[in-house]
Amino acid sequence: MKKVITYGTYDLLHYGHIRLLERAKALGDYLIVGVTADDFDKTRGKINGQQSLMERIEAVRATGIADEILIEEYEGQKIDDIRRLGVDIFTVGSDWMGYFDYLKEYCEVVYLPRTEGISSSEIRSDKRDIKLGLVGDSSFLNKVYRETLFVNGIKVVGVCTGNKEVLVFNTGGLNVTDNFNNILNCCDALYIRSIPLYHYKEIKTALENGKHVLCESPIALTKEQTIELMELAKHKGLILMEAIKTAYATAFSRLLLLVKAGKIGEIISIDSICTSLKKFDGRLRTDWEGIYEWGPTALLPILQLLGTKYKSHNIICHIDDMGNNVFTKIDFVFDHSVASIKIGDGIKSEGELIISGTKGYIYVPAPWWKTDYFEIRYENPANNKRYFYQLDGEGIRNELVAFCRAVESGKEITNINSSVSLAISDLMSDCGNKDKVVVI
Ligand code: C2G
Repeated sequence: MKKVITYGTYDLLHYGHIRLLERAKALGDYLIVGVTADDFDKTRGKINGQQSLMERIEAVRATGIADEILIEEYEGQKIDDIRRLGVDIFTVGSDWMGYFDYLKEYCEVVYLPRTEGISSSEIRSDKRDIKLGLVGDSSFLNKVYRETLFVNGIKVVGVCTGNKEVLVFNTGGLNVTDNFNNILNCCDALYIRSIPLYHYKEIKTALENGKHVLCESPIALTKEQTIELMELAKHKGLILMEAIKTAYATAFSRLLLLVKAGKIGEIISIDSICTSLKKFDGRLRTDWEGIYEWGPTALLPILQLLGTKYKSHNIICHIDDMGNNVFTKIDFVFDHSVASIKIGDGIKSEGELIISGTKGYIYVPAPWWKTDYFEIRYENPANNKRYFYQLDGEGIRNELVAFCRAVESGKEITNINSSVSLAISDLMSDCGNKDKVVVI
Protein backbone atom coordinates (compact mmCIF):
# COMPACT_ATOMS: atom_id res chain seq x y z
CA MET A 1 0.00 0.00 0.00
CA LYS A 2 1.35 3.40 -1.04
CA LYS A 3 0.97 6.07 1.66
CA VAL A 4 0.75 9.76 0.73
CA ILE A 5 0.93 12.69 3.13
CA THR A 6 0.11 16.38 2.63
CA TYR A 7 -0.12 19.37 4.95
CA GLY A 8 -2.06 22.62 4.99
CA THR A 9 -3.97 25.19 7.00
CA TYR A 10 -7.22 24.67 5.04
CA ASP A 11 -8.75 27.93 6.22
CA LEU A 12 -12.18 28.45 4.60
CA LEU A 13 -11.74 25.23 2.62
CA HIS A 14 -12.21 25.88 -1.07
CA TYR A 15 -12.09 24.23 -4.50
CA GLY A 16 -8.28 24.67 -4.75
CA HIS A 17 -7.78 22.68 -1.53
CA ILE A 18 -10.19 19.94 -2.60
CA ARG A 19 -8.50 19.53 -5.99
CA LEU A 20 -5.12 19.30 -4.25
CA LEU A 21 -6.46 16.62 -1.87
CA GLU A 22 -7.99 14.62 -4.73
CA ARG A 23 -4.76 14.64 -6.73
CA ALA A 24 -2.73 13.82 -3.62
CA LYS A 25 -4.96 10.81 -2.97
CA ALA A 26 -4.58 9.69 -6.60
CA LEU A 27 -0.78 9.48 -6.11
CA GLY A 28 -1.23 6.43 -3.84
CA ASP A 29 -3.71 4.27 -1.93
CA TYR A 30 -3.93 5.96 1.46
CA LEU A 31 -3.98 9.73 2.15
CA ILE A 32 -2.87 11.31 5.42
CA VAL A 33 -3.67 15.01 5.82
CA GLY A 34 -1.82 17.15 8.36
CA VAL A 35 -3.82 20.19 9.44
CA THR A 36 -1.59 22.95 10.79
CA ALA A 37 -2.49 24.07 14.32
CA ASP A 38 -1.05 27.48 13.57
CA ASP A 39 -3.61 29.47 11.60
CA PHE A 40 -1.14 32.06 10.41
CA ASP A 41 -1.80 33.50 6.96
CA LYS A 42 1.64 33.43 5.39
CA THR A 43 0.79 35.84 2.59
CA ARG A 44 -0.54 38.56 4.82
CA GLY A 45 1.38 37.87 8.04
CA LYS A 46 -1.81 37.74 10.08
CA ILE A 47 -3.67 35.35 12.36
CA ASN A 48 -6.97 34.27 10.88
CA GLY A 49 -9.92 35.33 12.90
CA GLN A 50 -12.18 33.08 10.90
CA GLN A 51 -11.82 29.40 11.66
CA SER A 52 -10.51 27.48 14.63
CA LEU A 53 -8.36 24.36 14.30
CA MET A 54 -11.38 22.12 15.01
CA GLU A 55 -13.46 23.82 12.32
CA ARG A 56 -10.64 23.41 9.78
CA ILE A 57 -10.20 19.73 10.68
CA GLU A 58 -13.96 19.17 10.35
CA ALA A 59 -13.96 20.78 6.90
CA VAL A 60 -11.16 18.46 5.72
CA ARG A 61 -12.94 15.45 7.23
CA ALA A 62 -16.18 16.41 5.50
CA THR A 63 -14.53 16.14 2.06
CA GLY A 64 -14.29 12.39 2.68
CA ILE A 65 -10.98 12.33 0.78
CA ALA A 66 -8.59 11.89 3.72
CA ASP A 67 -8.08 8.40 5.16
CA GLU A 68 -6.38 9.84 8.22
CA ILE A 69 -6.09 13.36 9.68
CA LEU A 70 -3.42 14.56 12.07
CA ILE A 71 -2.52 17.89 13.61
CA GLU A 72 0.78 19.54 12.74
CA GLU A 73 2.00 21.21 15.88
CA TYR A 74 5.74 21.76 15.72
CA GLU A 75 8.61 22.57 13.38
CA GLY A 76 10.28 19.44 12.13
CA GLN A 77 7.17 17.31 12.66
CA LYS A 78 7.00 16.36 8.97
CA ILE A 79 10.13 14.19 9.25
CA ASP A 80 8.77 12.53 12.39
CA ASP A 81 5.40 11.83 10.75
CA ILE A 82 6.94 10.44 7.55
CA ARG A 83 9.17 8.00 9.47
CA ARG A 84 6.62 7.05 12.10
CA LEU A 85 3.79 6.42 9.63
CA GLY A 86 5.94 4.83 6.90
CA VAL A 87 4.98 7.43 4.27
CA ASP A 88 6.03 6.86 0.63
CA ILE A 89 5.12 10.24 -0.92
CA PHE A 90 5.03 13.75 0.50
CA THR A 91 3.07 16.19 -1.64
CA VAL A 92 2.12 19.85 -1.49
CA GLY A 93 1.13 22.65 -3.91
CA SER A 94 3.60 24.18 -6.34
CA ASP A 95 3.63 27.43 -4.33
CA TRP A 96 6.06 25.51 -2.10
CA MET A 97 8.31 24.40 -5.01
CA GLY A 98 11.78 23.44 -3.74
CA TYR A 99 10.97 24.24 -0.13
CA PHE A 100 10.50 20.64 0.98
CA ASP A 101 13.35 19.05 -1.01
CA TYR A 102 15.03 18.21 2.32
CA LEU A 103 12.34 15.54 2.80
CA LYS A 104 13.72 13.60 -0.22
CA GLU A 105 16.03 11.87 2.22
CA TYR A 106 12.95 10.19 3.76
CA CYS A 107 10.42 9.73 0.90
CA GLU A 108 9.47 10.86 -2.60
CA VAL A 109 8.51 14.57 -2.80
CA VAL A 110 5.90 15.71 -5.37
CA TYR A 111 4.89 19.34 -5.99
CA LEU A 112 1.42 19.47 -7.57
CA PRO A 113 0.37 22.45 -9.71
CA ARG A 114 -1.63 24.95 -7.70
CA THR A 115 -5.18 25.73 -8.78
CA GLU A 116 -5.11 29.27 -10.15
CA GLY A 117 -7.59 31.97 -9.27
CA ILE A 118 -8.64 30.92 -5.77
CA SER A 119 -7.13 31.34 -2.31
CA SER A 120 -8.21 31.64 1.32
CA SER A 121 -6.94 35.23 1.48
CA GLU A 122 -9.15 36.25 -1.46
CA ILE A 123 -12.19 34.61 0.11
CA ARG A 124 -11.41 36.38 3.37
CA SER A 125 -10.96 39.76 1.73
CA ASP A 126 -14.42 39.42 0.17
CA LYS A 127 -15.85 39.16 3.65
CA ARG A 128 -16.42 42.40 5.44
CA ASP A 129 -14.00 43.21 8.26
CA ILE A 130 -15.47 43.99 11.68
CA LYS A 131 -15.21 47.78 11.96
CA LEU A 132 -13.77 48.50 15.38
CA GLY A 133 -13.81 51.75 17.36
CA LEU A 134 -11.30 52.26 20.17
CA VAL A 135 -12.48 54.13 23.26
CA GLY A 136 -10.41 55.61 26.09
CA ASP A 137 -7.61 57.96 27.05
CA SER A 138 -4.89 55.42 27.78
CA SER A 139 -1.72 54.71 25.79
CA PHE A 140 -2.83 51.05 25.94
CA LEU A 141 -4.96 51.86 22.87
CA ASN A 142 -1.70 51.93 20.90
CA LYS A 143 -0.98 48.29 21.80
CA VAL A 144 -4.50 47.22 20.83
CA TYR A 145 -4.29 49.11 17.54
CA ARG A 146 -0.95 47.45 16.71
CA GLU A 147 -2.34 43.99 17.46
CA THR A 148 -5.36 44.50 15.17
CA LEU A 149 -2.84 44.70 12.31
CA PHE A 150 -1.95 41.04 12.97
CA VAL A 151 -5.52 39.75 12.93
CA ASN A 152 -7.58 39.05 9.81
CA GLY A 153 -11.22 40.10 9.93
CA ILE A 154 -11.00 43.21 12.12
CA LYS A 155 -10.07 46.79 11.26
CA VAL A 156 -9.89 49.92 13.40
CA VAL A 157 -12.02 52.67 11.85
CA GLY A 158 -12.09 55.24 14.62
CA VAL A 159 -10.94 56.34 18.07
CA CYS A 160 -12.96 58.12 20.72
CA THR A 161 -10.59 59.84 23.12
CA GLY A 162 -10.19 63.02 25.10
CA ASN A 163 -6.43 62.54 24.93
CA LYS A 164 -5.35 62.50 21.27
CA GLU A 165 -1.73 63.22 22.23
CA VAL A 166 -1.45 59.68 23.61
CA LEU A 167 -1.99 58.06 20.19
CA VAL A 168 1.29 57.19 18.47
CA PHE A 169 -0.09 55.41 15.39
CA ASN A 170 -1.05 57.07 12.14
CA THR A 171 -4.65 58.20 12.60
CA GLY A 172 -4.99 59.45 9.00
CA GLY A 173 -8.16 57.98 7.51
CA LEU A 174 -9.59 57.15 10.95
CA ASN A 175 -12.49 58.90 12.59
CA VAL A 176 -10.88 60.49 15.67
CA THR A 177 -13.42 62.13 17.93
CA ASP A 178 -14.11 62.96 21.56
CA ASN A 179 -17.83 62.34 21.08
CA PHE A 180 -19.04 58.84 21.97
CA ASN A 181 -22.05 59.04 19.63
CA ASN A 182 -19.79 59.84 16.68
CA ILE A 183 -17.79 56.69 17.19
CA LEU A 184 -20.96 54.61 17.45
CA ASN A 185 -22.02 55.77 14.00
CA CYS A 186 -18.95 54.47 12.19
CA CYS A 187 -18.33 51.03 13.69
CA ASP A 188 -19.76 47.53 14.30
CA ALA A 189 -17.92 46.95 17.58
CA LEU A 190 -16.12 48.87 20.31
CA TYR A 191 -13.00 48.13 22.31
CA ILE A 192 -13.42 50.09 25.56
CA ARG A 193 -10.59 51.12 27.81
CA SER A 194 -12.03 54.24 29.39
CA ILE A 195 -11.91 54.56 33.19
CA PRO A 196 -14.10 51.84 34.79
CA LEU A 197 -16.55 54.41 36.15
CA TYR A 198 -17.68 55.10 32.55
CA HIS A 199 -17.93 51.46 31.46
CA TYR A 200 -21.54 50.80 32.45
CA LYS A 201 -22.96 53.79 30.58
CA GLU A 202 -20.74 53.33 27.52
CA ILE A 203 -21.42 49.59 27.21
CA LYS A 204 -25.16 50.12 27.67
CA THR A 205 -25.27 52.81 24.97
CA ALA A 206 -23.16 50.70 22.61
CA LEU A 207 -25.37 47.61 23.07
CA GLU A 208 -28.56 49.65 22.68
CA ASN A 209 -27.15 50.86 19.36
CA GLY A 210 -26.46 47.32 18.16
CA LYS A 211 -22.67 47.30 18.68
CA HIS A 212 -20.60 44.38 19.97
CA VAL A 213 -18.30 45.25 22.88
CA LEU A 214 -14.87 44.12 24.05
CA CYS A 215 -14.27 45.93 27.34
CA GLU A 216 -11.25 45.95 29.63
CA SER A 217 -12.08 44.39 32.97
CA PRO A 218 -14.00 45.23 35.10
CA ILE A 219 -17.06 45.34 32.85
CA ALA A 220 -18.87 47.40 35.48
CA LEU A 221 -18.39 48.44 39.10
CA THR A 222 -21.14 46.29 40.59
CA LYS A 223 -22.32 42.75 40.00
CA GLU A 224 -25.87 43.98 39.35
CA GLN A 225 -24.75 46.31 36.58
CA THR A 226 -22.65 43.55 34.99
CA ILE A 227 -25.63 41.15 35.05
CA GLU A 228 -27.83 43.82 33.47
CA LEU A 229 -25.32 44.42 30.66
CA MET A 230 -24.84 40.69 30.03
CA GLU A 231 -28.60 40.23 29.77
CA LEU A 232 -28.93 43.20 27.45
CA ALA A 233 -26.22 41.79 25.17
CA LYS A 234 -27.95 38.41 25.11
CA HIS A 235 -31.33 39.95 24.40
CA LYS A 236 -29.88 41.96 21.51
CA GLY A 237 -27.90 38.99 20.12
CA LEU A 238 -24.62 40.89 20.62
CA ILE A 239 -21.25 39.89 22.06
CA LEU A 240 -20.10 41.48 25.32
CA MET A 241 -16.64 40.14 26.09
CA GLU A 242 -14.41 41.00 29.04
CA ALA A 243 -10.82 41.83 28.11
CA ILE A 244 -7.98 40.58 30.33
CA LYS A 245 -5.03 39.91 28.05
CA THR A 246 -3.43 37.35 30.39
CA ALA A 247 -6.44 35.04 29.95
CA TYR A 248 -5.43 34.75 26.27
CA ALA A 249 -1.67 34.32 26.77
CA THR A 250 -0.82 30.77 25.66
CA ALA A 251 1.45 29.98 28.64
CA PHE A 252 -1.25 31.01 31.11
CA SER A 253 -4.03 29.00 29.47
CA ARG A 254 -1.77 25.91 29.23
CA LEU A 255 -0.86 26.35 32.90
CA LEU A 256 -4.54 26.22 33.87
CA LEU A 257 -5.00 22.99 31.90
CA LEU A 258 -1.98 21.34 33.55
CA VAL A 259 -3.21 22.25 37.02
CA LYS A 260 -6.72 21.02 36.21
CA ALA A 261 -5.18 17.77 34.94
CA GLY A 262 -3.77 17.22 38.45
CA LYS A 263 -0.05 17.85 37.78
CA ILE A 264 0.46 19.46 41.20
CA GLY A 265 -2.22 17.43 43.03
CA GLU A 266 -4.88 19.26 44.99
CA ILE A 267 -4.47 23.06 45.10
CA ILE A 268 -3.96 24.34 48.63
CA SER A 269 -2.83 27.89 48.08
CA ILE A 270 -2.49 30.53 45.33
CA ASP A 271 -0.42 33.70 45.70
CA SER A 272 -0.68 36.23 42.94
CA ILE A 273 1.26 39.51 42.94
CA CYS A 274 1.01 42.32 40.37
CA THR A 275 2.54 45.74 40.94
CA SER A 276 3.77 48.73 38.98
CA LEU A 277 5.37 52.04 39.80
CA LYS A 278 3.92 54.50 37.37
CA LYS A 279 4.71 58.16 37.76
CA PHE A 280 1.83 60.27 38.83
CA ASP A 281 2.35 63.88 39.74
CA GLY A 282 1.20 63.80 43.35
CA ARG A 283 -2.41 64.65 42.58
CA LEU A 284 -5.48 62.45 42.73
CA ARG A 285 -5.21 60.09 39.80
CA THR A 286 -7.63 60.58 36.99
CA ASP A 287 -6.74 57.36 35.21
CA TRP A 288 -7.16 53.83 36.49
CA GLU A 289 -6.56 53.22 40.17
CA GLY A 290 -4.26 50.35 41.09
CA ILE A 291 -7.18 48.16 42.09
CA TYR A 292 -8.69 48.32 38.59
CA GLU A 293 -5.33 48.29 36.84
CA TRP A 294 -4.29 45.04 38.51
CA GLY A 295 -7.25 43.56 40.41
CA PRO A 296 -8.87 41.59 37.55
CA THR A 297 -5.54 40.15 36.33
CA ALA A 298 -4.37 39.15 39.82
CA LEU A 299 -7.75 37.54 40.57
CA LEU A 300 -7.83 35.56 37.33
CA PRO A 301 -5.84 32.44 38.39
CA ILE A 302 -7.67 32.30 41.73
CA LEU A 303 -11.20 32.56 40.35
CA GLN A 304 -10.42 30.29 37.40
CA LEU A 305 -8.79 27.53 39.47
CA LEU A 306 -10.59 27.71 42.82
CA GLY A 307 -13.92 29.01 41.57
CA THR A 308 -15.97 31.98 42.70
CA LYS A 309 -17.55 30.48 45.84
CA TYR A 310 -15.07 31.60 48.50
CA LYS A 311 -16.22 31.29 52.13
CA SER A 312 -14.73 34.59 53.25
CA HIS A 313 -12.45 37.35 52.09
CA ASN A 314 -10.59 40.15 53.76
CA ILE A 315 -9.52 43.36 51.98
CA ILE A 316 -6.73 45.66 53.17
CA CYS A 317 -5.86 48.87 51.29
CA HIS A 318 -3.22 51.51 51.68
CA ILE A 319 -4.34 54.97 50.60
CA ASP A 320 -1.64 57.64 50.23
CA ASP A 321 -1.86 61.27 51.43
CA MET A 322 -3.35 62.33 48.10
CA GLY A 323 -6.17 59.81 48.38
CA ASN A 324 -4.73 57.37 45.82
CA ASN A 325 -5.16 53.66 46.45
CA VAL A 326 -1.57 52.47 46.02
CA PHE A 327 -1.76 48.98 47.54
CA THR A 328 -4.44 46.33 48.07
CA LYS A 329 -4.20 42.88 49.61
CA ILE A 330 -7.12 40.46 49.48
CA ASP A 331 -7.06 37.15 51.35
CA PHE A 332 -9.58 34.45 50.43
CA VAL A 333 -10.64 31.35 52.30
CA PHE A 334 -12.20 28.53 50.25
CA ASP A 335 -13.45 25.16 51.56
CA HIS A 336 -10.10 23.41 51.17
CA SER A 337 -7.71 26.13 50.11
CA VAL A 338 -6.60 29.72 50.56
CA ALA A 339 -5.52 32.42 48.14
CA SER A 340 -4.22 35.94 48.19
CA ILE A 341 -3.57 38.79 45.83
CA LYS A 342 -1.20 41.68 46.42
CA ILE A 343 -1.56 44.48 43.95
CA GLY A 344 -0.43 48.05 43.72
CA ASP A 345 0.28 50.98 41.54
CA GLY A 346 2.69 52.95 43.68
CA ILE A 347 4.53 50.09 45.44
CA LYS A 348 6.91 47.52 44.06
CA SER A 349 7.20 43.81 44.74
CA GLU A 350 8.19 40.63 42.91
CA GLY A 351 5.37 40.04 40.41
CA GLU A 352 5.24 36.28 40.64
CA LEU A 353 2.50 33.67 40.71
CA ILE A 354 2.79 30.58 42.88
CA ILE A 355 0.20 27.81 42.90
CA SER A 356 0.91 25.30 45.67
CA GLY A 357 -0.47 21.79 45.57
CA THR A 358 -0.21 18.51 47.43
CA LYS A 359 2.22 17.02 44.87
CA GLY A 360 4.19 20.09 43.76
CA TYR A 361 3.85 23.73 42.84
CA ILE A 362 3.77 25.99 39.82
CA TYR A 363 6.15 28.90 39.72
CA VAL A 364 5.63 31.70 37.20
CA PRO A 365 8.39 34.32 37.35
CA ALA A 366 7.75 38.07 37.20
CA PRO A 367 6.04 39.56 35.34
CA TRP A 368 3.78 36.49 35.47
CA TRP A 369 0.86 38.23 33.70
CA LYS A 370 2.83 38.40 30.47
CA THR A 371 4.97 35.33 30.67
CA ASP A 372 5.98 32.87 28.01
CA TYR A 373 7.44 30.49 30.57
CA PHE A 374 6.64 28.65 33.82
CA GLU A 375 7.89 25.71 35.84
CA ILE A 376 6.29 22.84 37.67
CA ARG A 377 8.51 22.06 40.67
CA TYR A 378 8.52 18.95 42.81
CA GLU A 379 10.21 17.78 46.02
CA ASN A 380 12.81 16.06 43.87
CA PRO A 381 14.19 18.77 41.54
CA ALA A 382 15.08 16.10 38.96
CA ASN A 383 11.33 15.82 38.26
CA ASN A 384 10.87 19.57 37.65
CA LYS A 385 9.47 20.55 34.27
CA ARG A 386 9.84 23.80 32.35
CA TYR A 387 7.26 24.99 29.83
CA PHE A 388 7.87 27.62 27.11
CA TYR A 389 5.23 29.11 24.81
CA GLN A 390 5.17 31.87 22.25
CA LEU A 391 3.65 35.07 23.64
CA ASP A 392 2.20 37.18 20.84
CA GLY A 393 1.19 40.73 21.68
CA GLU A 394 0.98 40.00 25.42
CA GLY A 395 -2.20 37.97 24.78
CA ILE A 396 -4.03 40.86 23.08
CA ARG A 397 -3.65 39.23 19.64
CA ASN A 398 -5.39 36.01 20.73
CA GLU A 399 -7.97 38.05 22.60
CA LEU A 400 -8.87 39.89 19.37
CA VAL A 401 -9.01 36.58 17.47
CA ALA A 402 -11.43 35.22 20.12
CA PHE A 403 -13.53 38.38 19.84
CA CYS A 404 -13.69 38.12 16.02
CA ARG A 405 -14.72 34.46 16.24
CA ALA A 406 -17.39 35.25 18.81
CA VAL A 407 -18.81 38.06 16.64
CA GLU A 408 -18.64 35.93 13.47
CA SER A 409 -20.30 32.89 15.04
CA GLY A 410 -22.62 34.69 17.45
CA LYS A 411 -21.37 32.36 20.19
CA GLU A 412 -19.54 33.37 23.36
CA ILE A 413 -16.30 31.45 22.97
CA THR A 414 -14.22 33.27 25.54
CA ASN A 415 -11.53 32.31 28.03
CA ILE A 416 -13.28 34.11 30.89
CA ASN A 417 -16.66 32.70 31.84
CA SER A 418 -19.48 34.87 33.12
CA SER A 419 -19.25 33.68 36.74
CA VAL A 420 -15.63 34.94 36.82
CA SER A 421 -16.69 38.28 35.28
CA LEU A 422 -19.41 38.65 37.90
CA ALA A 423 -17.05 37.78 40.77
CA ILE A 424 -14.57 40.38 39.51
CA SER A 425 -17.23 43.13 39.45
CA ASP A 426 -18.42 42.07 42.90
CA LEU A 427 -14.92 42.25 44.37
CA MET A 428 -14.27 45.60 42.70
CA SER A 429 -17.40 46.98 44.36
CA ASP A 430 -16.27 45.55 47.73
CA CYS A 431 -12.93 47.36 47.34
CA GLY A 432 -14.78 50.64 46.94
CA ASN A 433 -16.98 50.00 49.99
CA LYS A 434 -15.52 51.55 53.17
CA ASP A 435 -17.35 49.03 55.40
CA LYS A 436 -15.66 46.08 53.72
CA VAL A 437 -12.10 47.41 53.62
CA VAL A 438 -9.47 47.80 56.32
CA VAL A 439 -7.45 50.93 55.48
CA ILE A 440 -3.84 51.11 56.58
N1 C2G B 1 -3.59 24.90 -2.79
C1 C2G B 1 -3.78 24.71 -4.16
N2 C2G B 1 -4.45 25.66 -4.88
C2 C2G B 1 -4.91 26.78 -4.28
C3 C2G B 1 -4.74 26.98 -2.91
C4 C2G B 1 -4.06 26.01 -2.18
O1 C2G B 1 -3.37 23.71 -4.73
N3 C2G B 1 -5.54 27.69 -5.03
C5 C2G B 1 -2.85 23.87 -2.03
C6 C2G B 1 -1.60 24.41 -1.32
O2 C2G B 1 -0.52 24.45 -2.22
C7 C2G B 1 -1.40 23.39 -0.22
C8 C2G B 1 -2.84 22.98 0.12
O3 C2G B 1 -3.66 23.39 -0.97
O4 C2G B 1 -0.72 22.26 -0.70
C9 C2G B 1 -3.29 23.66 1.41
O5 C2G B 1 -3.23 25.06 1.26
P1 C2G B 1 -3.15 26.05 2.50
O6 C2G B 1 -4.26 25.76 3.40
O7 C2G B 1 -2.94 27.43 1.99
O8 C2G B 1 -1.87 25.52 3.23
P2 C2G B 1 -0.43 26.08 3.24
O9 C2G B 1 -0.37 27.25 4.15
O10 C2G B 1 0.08 26.21 1.85
O11 C2G B 1 0.24 24.86 4.02
O12 C2G B 1 4.19 23.50 5.68
C10 C2G B 1 3.42 23.41 4.48
C11 C2G B 1 2.10 23.94 4.79
O13 C2G B 1 1.48 23.18 5.78
C12 C2G B 1 1.22 24.07 3.55
